Amino acid sequence: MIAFHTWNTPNGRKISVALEEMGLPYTVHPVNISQKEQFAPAFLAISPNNRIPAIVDPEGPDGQPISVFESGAILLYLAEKTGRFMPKGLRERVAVWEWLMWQMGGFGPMPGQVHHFLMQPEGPARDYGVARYHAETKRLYGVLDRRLAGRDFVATEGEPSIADFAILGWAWRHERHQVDLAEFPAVGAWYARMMARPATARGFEVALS
Ligand SMILES: N[C@@H](CCC(=O)N[C@@H](CS)C(=O)NCC(=O)O)C(=O)O
Repeated sequence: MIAFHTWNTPNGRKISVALEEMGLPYTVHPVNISQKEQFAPAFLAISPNNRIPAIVDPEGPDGQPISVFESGAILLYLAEKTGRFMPKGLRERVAVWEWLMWQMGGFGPMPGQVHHFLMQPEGPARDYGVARYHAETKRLYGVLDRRLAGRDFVATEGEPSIADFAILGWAWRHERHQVDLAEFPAVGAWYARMMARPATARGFEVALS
């Protein structure tokens, strides 16, 4: 059974959604990042960047255990392992890679900065940070909205891909980074479509902390 080391955050939720959608059995091992548990030597041994999520799969390549850190790498590993939520053709796979990397490089780090600056004491530094990263976050929602116009899923047709799971983890926190999905109707429709999937819903319901 896969050991899933995580906390109740967007990057953690990407993986709980993927595990549920893929029907893989797993155990949750909470890492309380507000209590600095991510710096424990046992966790650093599987996640040297001291960040959740990480997994340990006792049945990795050649039947040997493997650990994986970085949520994008975990999603790619799980897709490779199961043959699910990743198309077969190279052209189709490229679209999934593009949108997964788009999420990892922007649609996560930018709203994450909004969350950070909103927690700072009031003053010019907070105002500057919130304004800068909120504008960039809204730009990214605009990019996603244009991509999703007339499409059911961000990179695939017929069923979602791991790119949808990655992006959904952060869209789940749209209220926290002060984005109104009514301003982005294609994102709003996709969000509702994804959340209506029973396995995705379980991925957001499972206790991670
Ligand atoms: N690029 C990493 C980012 C992971 C990340 O930022 N995790 C946060 C929680 S969402 C964390 O563990 N923070 C703990 C810390 O900063 O020490 C990934 O996608 O896995």
